[in-house]
Amino acid sequence: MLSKEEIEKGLHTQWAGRNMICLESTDSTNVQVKHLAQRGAAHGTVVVAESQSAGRGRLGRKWESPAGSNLYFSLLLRENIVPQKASMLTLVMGLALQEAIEQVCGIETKIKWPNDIVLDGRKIAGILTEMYFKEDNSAYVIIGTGVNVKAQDFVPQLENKAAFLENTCKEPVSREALLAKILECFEGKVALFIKTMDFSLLRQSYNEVLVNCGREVRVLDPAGEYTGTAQGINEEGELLVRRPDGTVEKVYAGEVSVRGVYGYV
Ligand code: BT5
Repeated sequence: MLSKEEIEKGLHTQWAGRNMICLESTDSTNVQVKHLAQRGAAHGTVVVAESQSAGRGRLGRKWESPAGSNLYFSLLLRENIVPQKASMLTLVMGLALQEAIEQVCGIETKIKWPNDIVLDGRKIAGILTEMYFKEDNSAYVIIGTGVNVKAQDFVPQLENKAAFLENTCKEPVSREALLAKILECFEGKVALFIKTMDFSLLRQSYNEVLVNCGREVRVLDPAGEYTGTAQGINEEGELLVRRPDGTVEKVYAGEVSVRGVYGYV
């Protein structure tokens, strides 16, 4: 079982995870944080679970969440929420994950815009950001993150799609230390984000670890699919994609997925 004590021992944050709830199993940690938020839970509340029976991905997709080997957690944000900018928080969490994985496991992962962390072309972590409005029209945001740590009893259909930290790291990964580091990295990065309410201060480091940069991508836009070359993100966190005719599209993270032309990355 994940140990709350261990997580808190390694936690060097001011607010992220200062209210931490560890569950053995749940439907979805995002759903649990939403219930807590409705009852007034504090900014920075985290719910972490050993397993999820209804782990969610984006656009109604599923997140496989077997017990005992991975990280599934959600973080509640109630302060400094600007609804039009909320989707950028996914990118902030992506950067935090990339950095924390490197610091704790010594593994260099990449970000696949907007919400995947990849290792050797396979998905090692995913992020689901959801926003809700209260009756007074103020908003809160829930950032849910799943990180694959150990390939144990995993679903066969993800065999060629999913990556696991321990397959590369070789040594056992402390999920407690990793979660504490992710929250610390997130707190630092979100402070930079809030300073300008855009990616001015984070864009360069983001583009350095963006797997899409310079690659041919297929943009799955509900308004119509197209292909082009990804150029990196701009200060609004949009992915710049140059079409064959030279025009540059700004892809907004909301409802869009991006795939490699020849595969997932
Ligand atoms: C995501 O969606 O990547 C967001 C995943 C967020 C999961 C966390 S866990 C804690 C919190 N509580 C929740 O209920 N959710 C959040 P998306 O980009 O739509 O990717 C989903 C797709 O990834 C699926 O359709 C599968 O193809 C693949 N997939 C599912 N489970 C996976 C896993 N464990 N590892 C790698 N790929 C997976």
